[in-house]
Amino acid sequence: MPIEKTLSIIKPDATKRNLTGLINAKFEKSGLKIIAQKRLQLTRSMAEKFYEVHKDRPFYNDLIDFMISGPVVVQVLQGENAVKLNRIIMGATNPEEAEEGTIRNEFAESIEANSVHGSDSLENANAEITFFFANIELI
Ligand code: IDP
Ligand code: MG
Repeated sequence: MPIEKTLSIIKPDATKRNLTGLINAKFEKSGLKIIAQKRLQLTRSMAEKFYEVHKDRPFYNDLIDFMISGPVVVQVLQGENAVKLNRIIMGATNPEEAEEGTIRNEFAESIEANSVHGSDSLENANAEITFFFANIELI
């Protein structure tokens, strides 16, 4: 299987509850390596740009408010099939539909405050990684 990189974001609901370490442990236990990581306060314009694909969805404005409501941890995860594997570790968008043992099943507060973001394709992963990181930051 190919070694891939994917972008992950630990969202404000999770950083507020001090869950960064517990979430990172799930990635590492599943064989994903955290090869870059930083804690940021997103500005409104950064969040709007990052979630631009959702700008016509009814939840867009609330999502932006939520994503800037506290710090996030942006990170690059690397491993075999990292894009798909991370989506499995995260669980479904709606925590009520997320499988047992997934991050969203264990930690999410709601369909919006669902603790983590993960890229949904290799193409988007590359674009999202470039949005937050320079190549020399990926170790
Ligand atoms: P994903 O994060 O599982 O890829 P997307 O459909 O890409 O889900 O949605 C991006 C984010 O927008 C979700 O993670 C969640 O925070 C928020 N979101 C998605 N659907 C809803 C909704 O129906 N109500 C409120 N927020 C939503
Ligand atoms: Mg998505």
